[in-house]
Amino acid sequence: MGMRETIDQLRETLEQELNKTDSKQALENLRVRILGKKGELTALLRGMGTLPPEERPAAGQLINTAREKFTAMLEARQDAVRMMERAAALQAETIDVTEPVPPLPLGSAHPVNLVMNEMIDCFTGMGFEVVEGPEVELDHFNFELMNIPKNHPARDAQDTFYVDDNIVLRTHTSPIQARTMLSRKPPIRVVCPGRVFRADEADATHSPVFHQMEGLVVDKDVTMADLRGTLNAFAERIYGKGITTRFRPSFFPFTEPSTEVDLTCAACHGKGCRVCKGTGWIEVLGGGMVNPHVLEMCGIDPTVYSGFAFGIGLERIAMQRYGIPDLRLLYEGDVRFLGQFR
Ligand code: 2NL
Repeated sequence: MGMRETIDQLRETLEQELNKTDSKQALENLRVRILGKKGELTALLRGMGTLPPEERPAAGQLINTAREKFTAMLEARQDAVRMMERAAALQAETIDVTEPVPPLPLGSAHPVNLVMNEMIDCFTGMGFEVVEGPEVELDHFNFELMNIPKNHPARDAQDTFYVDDNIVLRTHTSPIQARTMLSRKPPIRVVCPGRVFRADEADATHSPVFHQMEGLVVDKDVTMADLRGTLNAFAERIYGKGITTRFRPSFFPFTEPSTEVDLTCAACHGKGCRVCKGTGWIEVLGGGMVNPHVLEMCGIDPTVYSGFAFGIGLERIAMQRYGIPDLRLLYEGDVRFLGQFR
């Protein structure tokens, strides 16, 4: 058989084999079998030595042309196989987006947020708006406008986190109310919930980060009786029927007069028990009439307007409400603990 016939036959074999080959690996095996170092076409090249010298150039050219042609055939098939494999993979990997999935486990609200949300509901129901503000505050808003003068012990670096001489982590949410008074006219009815910071060592009842909600009402003819009525409504709403308030005189630089506010002990309904140490009352918050000097510094004429304000620590309410014995449990992020409050 002549060179041309051998090559024609080889091409026919290749053509037939190619049509049967449908994987990359099988294609590679076929390439090696024909064009590899020990391949069938390569063998022809090797066998050229047996040809008469005058036939060698023509034979060499035939073989080289065949090599180019075979390579092109292999590559064409390679492309086809790649397309087929891709189509098959797409088919196999089709996702049924309509298939139902098992329900995802739900998280739960943090007890402090549960209490905060409940209180927000209560006060917005009475016509208050919720206002927030920056946690990093100017000394001016956190202390100066609250009538807490330079050299006041509350300003001590022992108690307050200073960012620099003029900037602190807010020690209460009062600066939100100061900003509110400065930026709008009475009537003002706002509650300001948020994170506050004090340089305290963490223990069962102290934390350097905790939460507060303050309330502020400024209008004409606002009195202490309005504060009492508002807090009585709050007490019944949050703790239940029959829970009321008791006001005891106190002092804050930002209110005058100031009051400490006790609530009827919800455990014994005022009869006296271990929880209230026999008094029938639980100390829960502080408040008072906004100091006229504070109103004035915040751009409100104290001869025309008066206001009441109060401040409530949210952790304490959450601990009482859910019987949590140690403040640190609220911040450790243990989901076995936190998942109980739904
Ligand atoms: C407490 C006492 C209080 C205020 C907060 C306040 C805010 C403005 C003006 C006047 Cl802008 N007062 N806030 C007043 C009295 C008490 O908090 O024991 N909180 C845990």
